[in-house]
Amino acid sequence: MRIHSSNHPWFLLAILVVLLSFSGALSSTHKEKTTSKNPKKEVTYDGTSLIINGKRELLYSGSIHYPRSTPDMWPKIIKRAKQGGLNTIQTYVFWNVHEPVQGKFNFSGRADLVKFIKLIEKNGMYVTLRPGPFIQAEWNHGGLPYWLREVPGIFFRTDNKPFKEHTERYVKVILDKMKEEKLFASQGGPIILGQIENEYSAVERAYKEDGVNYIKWAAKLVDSMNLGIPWVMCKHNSAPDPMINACNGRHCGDTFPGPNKKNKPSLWTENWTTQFRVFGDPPAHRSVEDIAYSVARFFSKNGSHVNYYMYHGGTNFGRTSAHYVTTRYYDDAPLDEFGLEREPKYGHLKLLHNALNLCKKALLWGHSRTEKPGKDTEIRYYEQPGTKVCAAFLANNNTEAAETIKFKGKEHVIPPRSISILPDCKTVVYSTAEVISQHTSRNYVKSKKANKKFDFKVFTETVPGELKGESFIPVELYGLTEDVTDYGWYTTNFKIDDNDLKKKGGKTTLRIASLGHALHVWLNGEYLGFPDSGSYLEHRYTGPRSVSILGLSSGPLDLTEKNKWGNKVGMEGEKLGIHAEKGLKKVKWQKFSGKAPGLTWYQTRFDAPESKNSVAIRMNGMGKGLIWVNGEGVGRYWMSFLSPLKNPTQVEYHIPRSFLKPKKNLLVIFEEEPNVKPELIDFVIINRDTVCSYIGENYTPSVRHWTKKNDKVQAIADDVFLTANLKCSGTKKIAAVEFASFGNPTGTCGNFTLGSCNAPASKQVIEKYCLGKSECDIPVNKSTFQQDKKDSCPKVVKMLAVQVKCGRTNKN
Ligand SMILES: *[C@@H]1O[C@H](CO)[C@@H](O)[C@H](O)[C@H]1NC(C)=O
Ligand SMILES: *[C@@H]1O[C@H](CO)[C@@H](O)[C@H](O)[C@H]1NC(C)=O
Ligand SMILES: *[C@@H]1O[C@H](CO)[C@@H](O)[C@H](O)[C@H]1NC(C)=O
Ligand SMILES: *[C@@H]1O[C@H](CO)[C@@H](O)[C@H](O)[C@H]1NC(C)=O
Ligand SMILES: *[C@@H]1O[C@H](CO)[C@@H](O)[C@H](O)[C@H]1NC(C)=O
Ligand SMILES: CC(=O)N[C@H]1CO[C@H](CO)[C@@H](O)[C@@H]1O
Repeated sequence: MRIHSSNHPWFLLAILVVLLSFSGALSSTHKEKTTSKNPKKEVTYDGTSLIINGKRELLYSGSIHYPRSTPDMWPKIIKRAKQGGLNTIQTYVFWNVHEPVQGKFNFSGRADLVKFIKLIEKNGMYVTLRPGPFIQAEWNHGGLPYWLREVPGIFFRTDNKPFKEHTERYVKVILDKMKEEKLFASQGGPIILGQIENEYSAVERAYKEDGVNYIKWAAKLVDSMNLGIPWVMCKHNSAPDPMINACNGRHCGDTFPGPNKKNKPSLWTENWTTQFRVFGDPPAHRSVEDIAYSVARFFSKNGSHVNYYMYHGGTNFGRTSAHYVTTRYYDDAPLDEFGLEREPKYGHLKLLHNALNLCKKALLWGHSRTEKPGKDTEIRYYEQPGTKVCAAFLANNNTEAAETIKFKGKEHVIPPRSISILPDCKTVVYSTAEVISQHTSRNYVKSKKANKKFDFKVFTETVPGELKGESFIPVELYGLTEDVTDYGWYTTNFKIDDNDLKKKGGKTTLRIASLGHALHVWLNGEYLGFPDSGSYLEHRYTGPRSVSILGLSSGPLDLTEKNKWGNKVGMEGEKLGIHAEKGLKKVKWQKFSGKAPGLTWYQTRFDAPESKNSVAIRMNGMGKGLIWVNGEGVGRYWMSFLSPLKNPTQVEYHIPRSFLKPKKNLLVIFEEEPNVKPELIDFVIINRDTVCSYIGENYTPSVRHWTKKNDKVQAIADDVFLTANLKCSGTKKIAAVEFASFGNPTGTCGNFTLGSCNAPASKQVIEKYCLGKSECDIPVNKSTFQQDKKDSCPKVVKMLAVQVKCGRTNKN
């Protein structure tokens, strides 16, 4: 910062204006009566598993959070989860979504928890309910409503009367509602398991004895409601009885010390399918081979329940994301942000569930044994004495080389860092390292209908002058904004002697240590800029912590405590509601001239993109701010915060179809930065029509070839051989073969390249098997691809790489 000497001979009176931005959820009650005709199910447990209606069960569960997608998306997402082999859906309950204003509950729209649970029930699946009160979940304020902070004498998540009173009231509203709708298994409903509190061991120590008492109280609260379901506490190994302690993490098969009592089963409540992203992050990816390895390992070690966190991440609409968390949530999950199958993650886990199901009897009723044939190898198997029931897991922990394991008289080659599953202790039906499921790559297709030349109108906020204030320190931001806006203004004035600016070679700088996300500073009305704030936002305190001017002759001038600070909450546009049709006309909009200062609102109209596919808006040319479509909050965007790869972390922002009408949709953007280029924005339609296969000739044929009859693994067809399966979604057909090579091709779906070895007939063979079909199975072996029987590279172990394009072949 540079301070120019002003007309005043002796001092400079400056007005410093700071705008801080931050992140936060809105909401009525509506009832729906149903009569459940399902039989009542008793849920108990023992040291092996949960027992539903007297039967032990293996549970494959996935987290799907109802406020992170729209009700019209729910049926498809849940159906796909079921087809992926899941039998359980887990969700948190979001206190601040349901009770944004104390005592005023909302269960409508994306907050319609009952509808969500009934849809799961309709699909014949179970539900694990996690009502909090604290959920974290990268959600605004960890799910706790803002107003809770203002309750006198409150301390969160500890033995504190006001907190316990409000928690009890909220938890009872939620659980009573579930009971009224007959949603608990004991009433014939789908809810088989509950979780109270969340990862408490992370904070328990901070609260000492009060923490222990609080957790005992929380356990008693749900236990005393006699809802007929077991309760877990995750990441809390000292969970009091009868709470089941459960594991969260990436590798629970190796990190979980196990249940804290012999009569409790081994449950994995959060298996992270990836890592959530924050703005500034490069893309992340957790390979499906790694997830499959961890899950197989967990089940091989007495595990009976896994939950994928997330199975569908979805979107943090509006202002619901926590600090820095991207608007897109866990897009790398088996179902992507738009609810489409992310392959091969989805398919490879589906086959894993098939393989585990073939082992079910042995896992749930057998005795486990372990052998360690080598340094890096391990055999874990389950047998039921006196029967043929036997299932084995052969593990190779060597990340570099394959290992051979001899088991029950047969030799098996186990690929590097992998587990092979043998549901009869003889036949390998699945290897965690051999992905034979198809791959897909996501395409963003520019919409023809929506991208006309946009006619932007703008409205620019006025930067306030000095605001009146009584506080001698800058006030805390979250408390200032009360979570109704991201923005808070801070102003102060200060005096600097002319001499002060005469320091030799000095450069005057303004230093602000802030716990906000980003700040914009004006000095005497002049915009000083917008630095990225690297500081991490902590839950308890947000906003400027210290403000000082450095580089003055008389030493640093600290403005933090001696100055009077004035404040203002939010933007004028927000107060007037100009993001929606109702408030739009409350300000005077100008035609956009091609250039605008920061803190400007932009609005235009667009027609809904063609087709029924998901839609996103690409925010190219923009900086940081908020997006609304027809008054609905699409979310926060941040294009100017680049990842180490010099790209924005998120470019495309999901606009659910239910937000759109056919014509003249209202797009409103609030942009913080100056000189952005809204003309570069466009609308895209999403598909996964690029479908691939990448399979080695020596991989294990699909578990789909096998079934279990009288405890024997049997082939479904006469001949079991390895195939590559390609399938288009919906009614589309394979329209083109874009790449095919049987040899040593490399790359990934969307970008394969030929290697030094290639069977010339590859493309022709694939075309014969696939063209014009909605699905095809290609045998992956030499006789299929080397029709001339010539192998020009016999030493190479062959890989088949195929890429096809799905589309509509006839135009109707
Ligand atoms: C209820 O919550 C949903 C989801 O947050 C929101 O879209 C809706 O506007 C709220 N309804 C009311 C009446 O506030
Ligand atoms: C699995 O359960 C059996 C029987 O309860 C026990 O002997 C064994 O130690 C358990 N294995 C692991 C890895 O916890
Ligand atoms: C593999 O190695 C890790 C780390 O050394 C260890 O924790 C784990 O138990 C090993 N797994 C097997 C199957 O040997
Ligand atoms: C190779 O593929 C053919 C079909 O093209 C199949 O009949 C045969 O069984 C396969 N051979 C092997 C060894 O898998
Ligand atoms: C495609 O792969 C090549 C080499 O394998 C790599 O250099 C290139 O960046 C990739 N292109 C894309 C678009 O991923
Ligand atoms: C300790 C830890 O990393 N906990 C994380 C577990 O995963 C959930 C969901 O991603 C996060 O909310 C926790 O922070």
